[in-house]
Amino acid sequence: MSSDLVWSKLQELLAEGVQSFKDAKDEDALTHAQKRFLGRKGSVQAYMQHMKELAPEERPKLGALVNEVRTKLEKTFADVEQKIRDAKLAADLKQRKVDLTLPGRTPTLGAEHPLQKTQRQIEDIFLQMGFEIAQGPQSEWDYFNFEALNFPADHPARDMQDTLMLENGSLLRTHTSPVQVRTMLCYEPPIRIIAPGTVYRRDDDVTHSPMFHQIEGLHIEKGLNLTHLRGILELFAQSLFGKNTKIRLRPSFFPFTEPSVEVDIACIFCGQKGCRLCKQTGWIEILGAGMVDPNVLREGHIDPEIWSGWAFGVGIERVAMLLHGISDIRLFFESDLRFLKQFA
Ligand code: FA5
Repeated sequence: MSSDLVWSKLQELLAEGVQSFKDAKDEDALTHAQKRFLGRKGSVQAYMQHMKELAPEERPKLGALVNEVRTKLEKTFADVEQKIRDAKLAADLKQRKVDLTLPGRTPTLGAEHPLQKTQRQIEDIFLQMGFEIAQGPQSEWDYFNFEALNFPADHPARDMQDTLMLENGSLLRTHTSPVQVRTMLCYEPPIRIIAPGTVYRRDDDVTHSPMFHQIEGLHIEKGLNLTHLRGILELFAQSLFGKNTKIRLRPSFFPFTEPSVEVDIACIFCGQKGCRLCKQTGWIEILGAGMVDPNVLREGHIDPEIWSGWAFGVGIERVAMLLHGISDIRLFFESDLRFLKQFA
């Protein structure tokens, strides 16, 4: 076969291929035509077999001709393929009937939990006064939770803070006070820290939850006394509940402070006239506090002859309930969006 003849036959093949591609109505038909003309066993490749029938000097010419035809067919194939895809997309969009006048969907943004918000508010007040944030583990050793805090093994005060014991002999901490001795062992005085965190007790009613949150405060310095504690706590109460808020200190007992006090704020609901929330007393208890017992300072390797300290522990749920007039503590943990969205 001469190269002229091959060329004219290739022209016919090209015309036939182009027509087949153009006739294809969908992707299946197009793929079928592609295999027929451009596949490994397709018509164009078959022409290469004529190579051996040609004189050696004609062979490169045939190769070039076949490549030219292949390139043209490939171009037609790509054009038709694009056209079919465009048509398919247009048909799809048409039958979807997108209504561009519908209002957009606003993505829902998360918000801080009211307890997290209250914790941050309290932290901010103390950070401004130069306190730093310290932390301790929730699974705690009996030593830090009780013993180092002056609760001997069979002291009755332990009964007020019953909790879950873990298999390795530790327990779920009942208050944030263990962070006091942990901090004393890590840092030299003077020390000024607050320690927020989750704590656990065997409690369950509308104002007591088995899992709740506290913030511990600890200040160790030379020459501190109860008036320093009172001053800081008054500033704290006024920053949180309003600048005219009055506080009072009542004698109390904690094994790890001496003297110990309960701190009340003047009822913010009735202005001290007496109401259900303050049980007609005009005062609402917000936290426990006191001067750090010398035994506790010794456990923290701090000399009580040189240093003195005060500490307090406040319930975050209690503060949030007062701030927002919430009467049932369980609302914080039920994940009811109708409740949570009010704080967003
Ligand atoms: C303590 O836990 C002491 N560690 C506080 C302290 C620290 C005193 C440093 C002195 C020096 P108390 O058991 O009173 O004290 O708890 C402190 C606060 O935690 C309470 O005023 C209350 O607001 C909150 N609280 C106690 N039990 C629960 C509970 N089950 N659910 C929610 N809040 C609670």
